Amino acid sequence: MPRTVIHDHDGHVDDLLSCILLWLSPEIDLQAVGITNGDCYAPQIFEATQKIATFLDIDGPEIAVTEDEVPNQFPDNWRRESYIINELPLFEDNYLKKPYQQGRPRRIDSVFLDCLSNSKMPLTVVTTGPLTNMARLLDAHPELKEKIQEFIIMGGAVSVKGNVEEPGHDGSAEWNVYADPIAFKQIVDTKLPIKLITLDLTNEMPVTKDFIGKLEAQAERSRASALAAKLWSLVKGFDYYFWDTITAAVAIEPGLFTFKDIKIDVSTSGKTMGRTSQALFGKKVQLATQVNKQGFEDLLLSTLSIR
Ligand SMILES: [Ca+2]
Repeated sequence: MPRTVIHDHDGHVDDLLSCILLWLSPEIDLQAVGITNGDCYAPQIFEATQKIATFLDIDGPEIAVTEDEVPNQFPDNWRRESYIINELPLFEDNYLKKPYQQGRPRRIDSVFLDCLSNSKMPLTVVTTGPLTNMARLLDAHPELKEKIQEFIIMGGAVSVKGNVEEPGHDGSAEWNVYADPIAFKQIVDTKLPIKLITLDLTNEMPVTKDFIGKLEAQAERSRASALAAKLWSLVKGFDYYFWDTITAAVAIEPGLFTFKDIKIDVSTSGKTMGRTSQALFGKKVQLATQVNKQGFEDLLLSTLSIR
């Protein structure tokens, strides 16, 4: 039976790719998608997601949007990628078809609340952005914890340096945690099972030319592959890694990964704000330490070839 999932993401190229993977995978029943105003402008990515669904002729999850700003906002020049994604020429013939979802999207907390409270089976929550929405939801409705089987979270940097380069910060934090460190701490403090995918693992997984070549080779007969190749081409020239796509793969095929139980602590203030470190009295998480690289690339290529 497929695993029931809700996906909360923050709208960058990698988030959309991970969302597409979860949406297409036969192993996953994707119930809802939340678009957070993190590494994007959420209304733009809502429109883009509608276009993606039409382009790939897929349906299922309700798409929700929360436009509240996260405590530490992502750099504007990263977020502006949203406009380019939303205007991709690939979507031009979409206007002939009716939009995936009518009207204004509902807020993420309302949609996730409905999904979790109506579900008979506990769900998996995949997050590839800040934890703001989930922390607020569980704070307001602690009874929903029973409805969560586990979290699969892209966030943190334990034994490697972070990717935050902000004035007054020492660079030790990873952006998803730094964006809302208190929310991350609240989720870790719930003691719900957490599989954590940090920069320690993703640093070893650059998006290679070789992989893009294989993707382009199957693009002629696969719209999802053509779209994925287009999305990755937008970030050519940057050091781009499989971050969120790896996180989606943990939900789809956990057997590709090796995990180790560690205790972590998160800094919520000062120049180390958002730093995640191993600590004797921290909270237990399952840290993803290794991935079967070939298996992971094969999974991406085969999942994208579905459409
Ligand atoms: Ca993200």
